[in-house]
Amino acid sequence: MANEKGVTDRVVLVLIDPEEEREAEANAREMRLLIDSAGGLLADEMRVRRGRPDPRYLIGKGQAEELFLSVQDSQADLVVLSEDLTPTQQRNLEEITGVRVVDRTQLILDIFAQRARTSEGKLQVELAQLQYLLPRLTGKGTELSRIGGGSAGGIATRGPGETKLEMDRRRVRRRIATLKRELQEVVQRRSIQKRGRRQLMIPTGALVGYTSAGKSTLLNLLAGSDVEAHPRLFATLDPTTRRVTLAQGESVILSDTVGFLRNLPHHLIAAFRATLEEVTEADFLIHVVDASHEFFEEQRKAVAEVLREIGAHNKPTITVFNKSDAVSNQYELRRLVAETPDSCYMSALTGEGKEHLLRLISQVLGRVRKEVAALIPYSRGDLLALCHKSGRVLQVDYMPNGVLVHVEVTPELKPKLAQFEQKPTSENQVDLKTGC
Ligand SMILES: Nc1nc2c(ncn2[C@@H]2O[C@H](COP(=O)(O)OP(=O)(O)OP(=O)(O)O)[C@@H](O)[C@H]2O)c(=O)[nH]1
Ligand SMILES: [Mg+2]
Repeated sequence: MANEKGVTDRVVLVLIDPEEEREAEANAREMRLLIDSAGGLLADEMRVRRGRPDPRYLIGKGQAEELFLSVQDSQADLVVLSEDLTPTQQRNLEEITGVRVVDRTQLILDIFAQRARTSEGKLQVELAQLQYLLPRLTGKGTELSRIGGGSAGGIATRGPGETKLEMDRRRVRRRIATLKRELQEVVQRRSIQKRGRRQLMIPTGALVGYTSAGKSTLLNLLAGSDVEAHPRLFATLDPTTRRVTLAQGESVILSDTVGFLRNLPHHLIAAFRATLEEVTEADFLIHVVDASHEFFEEQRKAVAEVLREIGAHNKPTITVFNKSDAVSNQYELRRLVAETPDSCYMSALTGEGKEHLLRLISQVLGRVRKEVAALIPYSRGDLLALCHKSGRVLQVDYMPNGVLVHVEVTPELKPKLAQFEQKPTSENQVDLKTGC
């Protein structure tokens, strides 16, 4: 697979194997997929036991020399390591092999740079790339050239642009500050859009799951939409929101989100905080699992870890064991469903199990938050105080005839607000495609 510039990198992959064999195998498969997803061609592979590495190379000195031979033999132009390198290690390995050396985080960032479509996504990727790059800029000419090779193409040369060839640390810092400011503005715009969505008072759910689990395919099935679905990793980078109608005519708003990965680099979690807000702010989650995947249990754990990291692990969660059409052991599939609360199996590809999932969503919705909008007259300050005390106030707008409050109510608060409750009107419908 060639990248956008028509350049295919020939890659030597260096796998630093963890002790545990299954873990090592999952790691190896994931790295191969990542290289493929970045547009690289695997020319050779070297496996290194995680032992006592030489701090200069991450791997041993002898292994670094072996790597040089492998690069020569396979005519590779890129080395990818399965773990992150310090700037010095990266430089030393480049010196010894004579080709570019990229670590796991850089590889993932490169894939993200290829995929980002929205202005927010692009800003986030550039920010993450620059933050990763900053400590790697030592002021020497060779390092500076690393980010500038955009015109030549190739993995991890899709830096933030060609004009930055001569960029020094100070300028990188300045650019980082500008990017942060621009992102802030985008985030503010999004929060206004979210207000719009909130006025609809429709519950929101976020599709989460390991990359390639079938999240986008599932959203397409449920919403009859056309979100890009693809076998490559990280097909979806920017959150996409669609409205889905359930059995009794009730609606939910579902957001498709970026796929998770084992040990998602921390830079990325931080950079995608705004995107992951879709997850942290959702009323409930749909965790899509590729049940046909050999390592789906590991993938489930990886997703659970990321959810914990972003503080979304306690949300009501529906588990969808997807790709049932590709599962050979149907008995095992049913056992999984039986032992997992709020779960179902289905095929987002064939549609099998769709109705069941819709019913499950309705059930879970019955338990999640009850949000109410009430127009409280200015004379009823006591009620407003009660909202703050026993409910969770989401939004307050001061209107000519009272305070319009959106609040998550408790069973005791709801009847007290009943006479002032506002039903959603068609005027505050928002366009879900644009969120405006
Ligand atoms: N056999 C089978 N394939 C499926 C099913 N659901 C999705 N796929 C395929 O799995 C691949 C990944 O699907 P996506 O919907 O792009 O996965 P995703 O979770 O959105 O992936 P990212 O956006 O990369 O995180 C595509 O090739 C889909 O056609 C299913 O139920 N059965
Ligand atoms: Mg997707």
